[in-house]
Amino acid sequence: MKKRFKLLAALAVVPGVIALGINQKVIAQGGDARTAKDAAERTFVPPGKTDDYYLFYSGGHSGQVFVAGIPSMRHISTIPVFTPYPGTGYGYDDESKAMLGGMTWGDVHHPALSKTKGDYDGRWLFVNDNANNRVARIDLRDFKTKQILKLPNVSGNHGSSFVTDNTEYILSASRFSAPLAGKYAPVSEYGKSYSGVVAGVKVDAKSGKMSNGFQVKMPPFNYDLGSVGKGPSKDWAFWTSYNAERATGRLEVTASQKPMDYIVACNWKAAEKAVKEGKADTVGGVKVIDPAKVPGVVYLIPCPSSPHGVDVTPDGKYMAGAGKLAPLVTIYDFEKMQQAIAKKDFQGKEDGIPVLNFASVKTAEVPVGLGPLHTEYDDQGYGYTSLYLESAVAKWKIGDWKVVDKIPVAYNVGHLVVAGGNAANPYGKYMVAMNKLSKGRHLSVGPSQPESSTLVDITGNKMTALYEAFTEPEPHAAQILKADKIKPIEVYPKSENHHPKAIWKASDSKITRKGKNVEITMYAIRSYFTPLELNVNEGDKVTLHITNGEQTRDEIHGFGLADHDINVVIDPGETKTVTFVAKKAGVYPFYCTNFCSALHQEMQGYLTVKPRK
Ligand code: RUQ
Ligand code: CUA
Repeated sequence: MKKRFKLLAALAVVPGVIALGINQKVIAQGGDARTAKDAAERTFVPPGKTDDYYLFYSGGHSGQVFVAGIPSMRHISTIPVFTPYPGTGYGYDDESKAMLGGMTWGDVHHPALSKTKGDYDGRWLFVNDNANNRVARIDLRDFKTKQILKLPNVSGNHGSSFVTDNTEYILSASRFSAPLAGKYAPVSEYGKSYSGVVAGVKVDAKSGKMSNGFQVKMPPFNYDLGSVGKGPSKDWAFWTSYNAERATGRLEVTASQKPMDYIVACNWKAAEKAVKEGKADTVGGVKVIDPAKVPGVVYLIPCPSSPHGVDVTPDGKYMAGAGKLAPLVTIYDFEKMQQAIAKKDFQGKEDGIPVLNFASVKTAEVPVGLGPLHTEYDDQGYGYTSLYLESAVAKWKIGDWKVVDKIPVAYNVGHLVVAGGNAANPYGKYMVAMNKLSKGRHLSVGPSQPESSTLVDITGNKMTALYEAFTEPEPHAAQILKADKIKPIEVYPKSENHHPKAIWKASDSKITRKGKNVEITMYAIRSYFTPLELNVNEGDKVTLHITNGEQTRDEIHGFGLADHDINVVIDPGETKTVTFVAKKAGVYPFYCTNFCSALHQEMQGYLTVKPRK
C-alpha cells in the first residue's frame, strides 16, 4: 500500500544527480543550433531594437510579476501586484495601499492573459495569490495592477488563474480544504466540516472589473492545477486534485495511499445557469452550488499517481493529465467524456458527484519520462511536458501519443511555457523552461541560488537550447505574448485624469486647513514642486494630492519624504494621493526621487512640523 510513497522517496534522491550530470552540452546539442555562435545570434537583440515577445513570469512569493523579452531574455520590468514596490511607488499612495489591504505579500503562481475567441487579446493579465485567496488584474495598457479581489470560501487559491475563451470568467480552485465562510472547525473534523471549492470569478467584458460569480462546493481534496477547455470543450474547465484519501497530517504519506486521484471537470456554463435559476445558496457572500443537489455541474475523472497539471490541447479535444509519480501522461478524450456522462457510465460517487468510468474516458498514455508536471502545446500538433525528476522536457505528438524528442535542462524543471501555449492558436517557435531545484547556473551568491530559465527553440525536429537567463525568485508559470499584440501608452492623457484633485498649473495648487486636517494640492513639473513649503503642526493629518503635469515620455516625478516612509511616484499626467500624520515635530526635506532633468537634484522642498505647546 505504501508503494507509491516508496517510489517517491526513491526518486527524490535522483534529481541532484541528474542535474549535476548535465553541463554545457545543453547549448551545443540537438536541433540546428550548430554552434554557440549560432545560438548567440538567434537570441541577440541589437541595441536600439526590441524583442519579439513579452514573457510574463509569475514571481511566486515575491508577490510580483516579472516581464522579460524574447529572444533576448532580458528582464525589462517588474510589476508589483501583492507586494509594495518602492521602484514604482506601489503600495505607498492611498489607492494602491488600500488595494493591498494591509498585506505585504502574496504568492503569485499562474499568470493568465485575457482572451477573445480563445486567443490572447493583450488587454489584461490575471494572477492568483495562492496564500491569501486573491486574484489580481494587471492592465497591459500601462502594466499596472488595477484590482485585487478576495475570493471568500476559497482556501489557498492555487488552481488559478484560468481564463475562459472570451474572458467571461477566471476559474479557480482551492488548494487547501477548510470550513466554508471562514468558520472554525478542528482538523479532526476534516472529513465532514472541511470543503474544497471551485470558483468562477466574473470579469466585466468592458472594464475588466472582477467580481465573485459562482462557486461549487467540493469534497475535501486538494485541488491543484487546471486549464480551461477550448473549441468543443470551451464550456468546461479541468483541475487535478490530490488527497482523494481525504487525509490530514503528513500528506506525502497519508495522501499517497490510493492508486488513483481525480481530475475535476466543471461545466462553468452549467454552474452559471444554476446560479441564475436560483439553485445556489449564499455562503460567505457568494453563490455556492452543492453538486449533490445540482447534477451536471461537476464530474470526477480518475487519474493515476497524484496528478499535477491537466492541460487541454489547442483543438479542445483532449486533456493531458500528468501523474507526477508515474512516468506518463494520461490522455482523456473529451468526446468520450461526454458520452460517458450521457450514458451515466459511472464507476462511483464522491459526495454525490459522479465519478466517470476511467476505462471509458481514457484514450492513451504518453510515456514521457520521470516526474511529469505540466504540458503546453505548439502550433504544429506537439505537446511539451516538463519532467521534474528527469530534469528534461519531452516533446510528443498529439494523436500518435509518442515522444519524438527530449531535451535535458540543467535543473529540476517545474513549469514550462510555449509561446501562446494555452491559447486556441499557439504561436509556437519558442519554449521557456523554468527551474525548481539544483540551479547553480549563475555566479554563486551563497545558499539562495539565483533562479534560472532556459529558452528553447522548438521550430526544428530537435529542440535546441538557446539561452539560459536569470529570473527573480521565484518563477512558477509564465505566459508569452506577441509584442505587436499590445501598444502600451507612454503618458496618461490629461483628458483621462478623473482624480477630483488633479490640477494643471502651479498657480492652482493650494493648502487648506480644517482643524487638524490639512489638505494640500500639489503640482509637480520640471523641476520643482508647488508648494515648496508645507508648514503643519505636530499631530496634523495631512492629505497630499500630487499631480504630475508632464505629457512627455518618461518624465516621471517622485515624492520622497524623509522619516515618514512616504514614497509616491507619479507618472506623466497622473494624480496620486497620500495621507499621513505629522507625528513628530521637526523639519523634513522632501525631494523628487526620479531623475527628471539636469536640475532634478534641485527638485526639493521642506515639510516643517511645528511642536504643539
Ligand atoms: S504549480 S511546478 Cu504552483 Cu504551478 Cu506546477
Ligand atoms: Cu522630478 Cu526629478
